Amino acid sequence: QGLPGTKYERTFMMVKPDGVQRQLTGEIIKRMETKGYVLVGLKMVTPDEKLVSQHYDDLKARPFYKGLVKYMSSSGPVVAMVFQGKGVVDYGRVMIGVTDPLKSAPGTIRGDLSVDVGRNTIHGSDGTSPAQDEIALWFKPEEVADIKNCASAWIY
Ligand code: RTP
Repeated sequence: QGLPGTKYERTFMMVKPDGVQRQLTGEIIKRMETKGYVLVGLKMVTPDEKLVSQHYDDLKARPFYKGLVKYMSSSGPVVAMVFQGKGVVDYGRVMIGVTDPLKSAPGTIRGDLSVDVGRNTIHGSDGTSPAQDEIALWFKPEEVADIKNCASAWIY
């Protein structure tokens, strides 16, 4: 399932609380779908501190970690998503832009939709191994659809 390097590669993405509150979920899903990526997992979750801490475990030593966990666990729901498709982990990050929205190119999600590094609208896994860990953290296996897509092998 979700084998990296195939058209069934999967990544985890999350519309952060600021993106949900600004009603950007549809816009973000539209961009990913229009590119050719398939939405195979979707749910609204109000994460608690434990879930957010697990998700951002690798950032524990960073000065912004405490504020990040507080923000993400006390600002209402996020939209957790799994997208599938060729190159979706790396190209998903290209579509998102860099961490600071003011350094993100126009045309990227953060470049077009955000201004503040702490309210940068969306998260996307930064490698195929983190993608698998994050999908397992946020979704039960049965919550991710087994979509082998299209009748035609050449349609993405
Ligand atoms: P993400 O994990 O959310 O996709 O973001 P990222 O890879 O671009 O950035 P990362 O270094 O993993 O940081 C996670 C989130 O922490 C917030 N942050 N704040 N105040 C700051 O300097 C600062 N630096 C990072 C951002 O919201 C970032 O997305």
